Amino acid sequence: MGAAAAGHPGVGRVLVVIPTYNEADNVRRIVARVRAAAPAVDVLVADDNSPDGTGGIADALAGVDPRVHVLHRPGKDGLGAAYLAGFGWARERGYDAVVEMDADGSHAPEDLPALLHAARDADVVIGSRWARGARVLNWPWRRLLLSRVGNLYARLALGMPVSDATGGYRVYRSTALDAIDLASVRSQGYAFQVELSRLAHRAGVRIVEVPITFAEREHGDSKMSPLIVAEALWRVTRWGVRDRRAAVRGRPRALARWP
Ligand SMILES: Nc1nc2c(ncn2[C@@H]2O[C@H](COP(=O)(O)OP(=O)(O)OP(=O)(O)O)[C@@H](O)[C@H]2O)c(=O)[nH]1
Ligand SMILES: [Mg+2]
Repeated sequence: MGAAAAGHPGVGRVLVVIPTYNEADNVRRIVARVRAAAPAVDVLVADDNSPDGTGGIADALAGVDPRVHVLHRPGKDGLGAAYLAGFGWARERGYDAVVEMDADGSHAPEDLPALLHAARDADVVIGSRWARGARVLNWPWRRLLLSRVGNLYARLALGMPVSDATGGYRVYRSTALDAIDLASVRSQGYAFQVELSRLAHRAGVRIVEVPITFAEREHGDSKMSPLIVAEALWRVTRWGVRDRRAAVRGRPRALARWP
């Protein structure tokens, strides 16, 4: 089994999945920070054949560190698909927990020990920008407003007691992944995080939030687009309508598969 078998106390073997698309300026730094902040975890870079050579840089990192791995995917297929592939990779190899983390430094690896500590008593841990004690650094007011309003809408539409349903810094223990029908997930962008929050909430698994310090990316370009926001708005609205109709009829329906 080797050194990787030791894992994180109370949680087990942990894989940090970092999806990348054109993150050549960030990938070295983020992997080094993860390895320093949480030496007992493994890392999987899930790269969508980035034209800027991110995948090759990740290969070089994996070549000198047995805890670093790379999943090469043929082309840009969205954040959600990259994460689902990473989750599958982890489950095939018997990991006890997976962590979602952006490559751009917005999610501080130094917060990871606190998230993993919380995972001892939870199935899902959400690193929240909006929990008491959290900080958001250098975000323009438009992004702050979008995140606040988006989260308020998701919370009201879906009735979830989660302050940061769109946040992408999370721990999923295998108990949570077993309880969620991952094959039904269709979302790509922010909607992916909301969809997994919703499915976890509906499955009744234990979700806890931990305040994080979130920082604006310093290098590389954002992949955020009006399309990604529109997808989240559309899907959250459809889920909310379905949930309400089901509640009115008084009989729970099978989980939504939209579209
Ligand atoms: N594999 C893969 N990774 C992606 C894709 N789209 C985004 N990512 C990665 O997902 C993470 C989050 O994307 P970001 O562009 O930072 O999105 P964001 O955080 O909303 O936007 P900014 O922080 O403003 O850049 C980053 O690590 C991206 O490289 C994709 O289609 N495939
Ligand atoms: Mg980002």
